Amino acid sequence: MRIAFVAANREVLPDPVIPLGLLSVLEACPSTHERLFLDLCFEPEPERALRDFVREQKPELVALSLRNLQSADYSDAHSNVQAYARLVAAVREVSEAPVVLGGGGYSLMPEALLERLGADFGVAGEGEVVFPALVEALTTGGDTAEVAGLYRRVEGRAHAPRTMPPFVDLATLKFVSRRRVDRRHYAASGIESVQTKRGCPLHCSYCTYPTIEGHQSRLRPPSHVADELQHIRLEAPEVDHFFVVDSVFNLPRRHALAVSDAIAERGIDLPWTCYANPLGFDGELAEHMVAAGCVGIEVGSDSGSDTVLAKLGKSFDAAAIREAHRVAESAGLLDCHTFLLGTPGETLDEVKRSLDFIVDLAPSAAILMVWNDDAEALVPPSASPRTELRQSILDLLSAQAASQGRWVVPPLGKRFDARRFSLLRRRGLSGPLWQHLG
Ligand code: B12
Repeated sequence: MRIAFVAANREVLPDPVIPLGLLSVLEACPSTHERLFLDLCFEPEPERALRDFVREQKPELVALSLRNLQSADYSDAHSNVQAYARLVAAVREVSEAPVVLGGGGYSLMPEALLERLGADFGVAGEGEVVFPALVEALTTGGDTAEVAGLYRRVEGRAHAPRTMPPFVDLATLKFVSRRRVDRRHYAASGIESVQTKRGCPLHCSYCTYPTIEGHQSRLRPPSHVADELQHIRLEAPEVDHFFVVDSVFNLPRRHALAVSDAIAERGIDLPWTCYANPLGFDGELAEHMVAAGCVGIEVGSDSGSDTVLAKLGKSFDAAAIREAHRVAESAGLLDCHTFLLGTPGETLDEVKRSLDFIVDLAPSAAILMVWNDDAEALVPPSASPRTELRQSILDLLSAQAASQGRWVVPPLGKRFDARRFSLLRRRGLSGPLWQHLG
């Protein structure tokens, strides 16, 4: 079968990211099939590019990866859903090939999106087992309704899978070929994406990660992670940094330790950053991470108030955030903390206390987001709702952000805009840009 794998993501803030998940699904598909690949990230006219590609290449199946439902900017978070619908329509104009949807964004609303975009099939969560099973059914004339984990649209209505497949055994995954990656990704940021596990054991009330990856931690053998980094060195020598895309790198702690040691033992000399949780982050682990090349951690701290942290189902309190900062600083790691202000039930006083907390914490960078009830909405808000609380928080932030050089405030575009980012890159700065605020 001739299959077109198409990456639909066009977000470039804070940096463009390689379509790691889609490429992994491509690798999992037997090479007896013809596997074509198109990345729309840098295409000035994505619909036309896709239409031309499909017209010329005549795929018999189109796999469309939908990573982000929204833009990076939560202030007036724009929805990408209409743009995705136009892509499906562009395929339909020139081809009768079935369209299969997948990706992190798609996984959050598999039924609604299948109907709304008018595609034929969808896979929520990891695609390395379900997609090849669908290809097998389509090539052998099997019943697609029997494919475990497959959403189908029949007469305009989405049908959920009858059964779910087992999780993918990460030890069996092939390395993604970085030769297929559009070099403009590396030219833009030099950042590579690497995964050491799937699943998040935490239960933060608002978080979608477990919906995509499940709660159960499934680990890649540490030696595979180190092997993959060597493979990246060969296939993409221009890479000068990698980001660990795990929901949280340091949980389980023993895996983080083993992965760090495997990287250090190989002598892979490549700086990296990751998401870390104050839980299970201590001096010993930080030292091993640094020895493996880790230069910074991103922490979803969310609030400086214990009441709010408890309400959000966070597994730590404000004292643990301070301790994580202390540990990072003594190990020589930069730390970037994201805070989410004005969450449901939070008062303006609590927000003010959080701001005092952040000033006092003085991390390498703080990213301040303001809760937006509409952020998850499928229908794009033309302008985000300016509730009274939201507006008061934004006013507080505008007043304070000017004097806080390490605060990034995406809803106000403060230290978070494409022009500033490209200026910094042109100065040759590598890795996530928050590291260079100081
Ligand atoms: C790491 C990460 C980041 C890092 C990326 C760093 C890097 N170098 O890659 C950073 C911090 C930069 C980032 C930024 C953003 N992110 Co982000 N990110 C993630 C995270 C944690 C992991 C993504 C990842 O790489 N996973 C590993 C790969 C292997 O998995 P995957 O892409 O999901 O692919 C699998 C399946 O989805 C499926 N699949 C994928 N494509 C296809 C296609 C088909 C046809 C099929 C069948 C299956 C399939 O199979 C794949 C393999 O199993 C996810 C949350 C999560 N836990 O998934 C959010 C997530 C993807 N991000 C999200 C968002 C919104 C963003 C931003 C827009 C802003 C923000 N608020 O963070 C920006 C956009 C950046 C950009 N240019 O696109 C959302 C997207 C959904 C949504 N709500 O819109 C997610 C889901 C988190 C969330 N808030 O819900 N992100």
